[in-house]
Amino acid sequence: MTEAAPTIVILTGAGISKESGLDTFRDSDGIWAKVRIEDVATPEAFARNPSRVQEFYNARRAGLKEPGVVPNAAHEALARLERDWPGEVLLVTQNIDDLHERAGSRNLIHMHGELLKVRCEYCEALMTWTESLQTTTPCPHCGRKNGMRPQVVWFGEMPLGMDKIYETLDTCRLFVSIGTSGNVYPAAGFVQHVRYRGVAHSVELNLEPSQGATLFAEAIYGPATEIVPAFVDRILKDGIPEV
Ligand code: BV8
Repeated sequence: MTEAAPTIVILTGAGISKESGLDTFRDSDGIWAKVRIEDVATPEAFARNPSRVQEFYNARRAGLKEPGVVPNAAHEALARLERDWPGEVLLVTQNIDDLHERAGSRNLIHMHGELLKVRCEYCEALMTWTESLQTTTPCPHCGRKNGMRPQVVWFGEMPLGMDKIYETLDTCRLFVSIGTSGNVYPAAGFVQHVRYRGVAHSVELNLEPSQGATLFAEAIYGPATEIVPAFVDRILKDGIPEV
């Protein structure tokens, strides 16, 4: 029986969407240089001033619909990898934009949620939402007001899909981290999780070394639209390096 083709896990962060015109968080021109995490990305902030938080996400949701905001060559290369690699390719993104889907990626987990989805805190209904959201907007399912929130994981909230993510990290032979500063846990800890097992090759593809740079077996630095397509070509041609 031929051995199944090895599994690949890819983690992406805001850096992969930068060249599509979306801001990162911790770059000098990033989101956290303009607003404070404590004011817009925690459950406490939402309880304290819900309309402030809704405005923050309404602006980013509208930004996603700008005509120039489209998947770039890095998003497209990852969709090609999923299509052409004989084994499973799981794409775990910290991003809440929909650029991976629009590039064609399917086996995808948005561990920090999705900007184009909202949830009713009363009836837990989850729905696609492309327009502005006000907290007073009645839930289309249960009709109650003051319960509609972005389907986004704030600081202190449990990221999504963690069981499937750790299950796949435990069986993968290649872990690639792309466009993330490695500041936010548990995502920043995935490379350590993979290294403990000692059977997977780990690669960082970033504009500059991340917080966890020294934990990776291999690192390639440069803009994602250049280094990601080249890396995908190499893996499809030469396979995964032996650990
Ligand atoms: C949880 C909301 C527990 C969505 C986000 C102390 C120590 C360790 C951990 C903690 C601690 N105190 C608190 C914690 C936990 C906390 C955390 O890690 N805090 C950090 C700041 C210390 N984590 C949490 O709270 C998480 N939840 O732990 O829950 C729990 C357990 C049980 C039960 C209940 C709860 C929740 C984390 C999710 C928070 N939500 N965002 C949104 O608004 O978008 S996180 C936020 O940062 C973003 O969503 C983003 O996903 C994330 C990471 O940012 P990056 O994607 O890395 O972006 P960044 O700007 O930082 O970096 C961009 C990189 O790209 C740079 O390296 C740059 O060089 C590169 N780049 C730029 N241009 C390019 C490029 N690369 C390539 N090409 C280019 N062109």
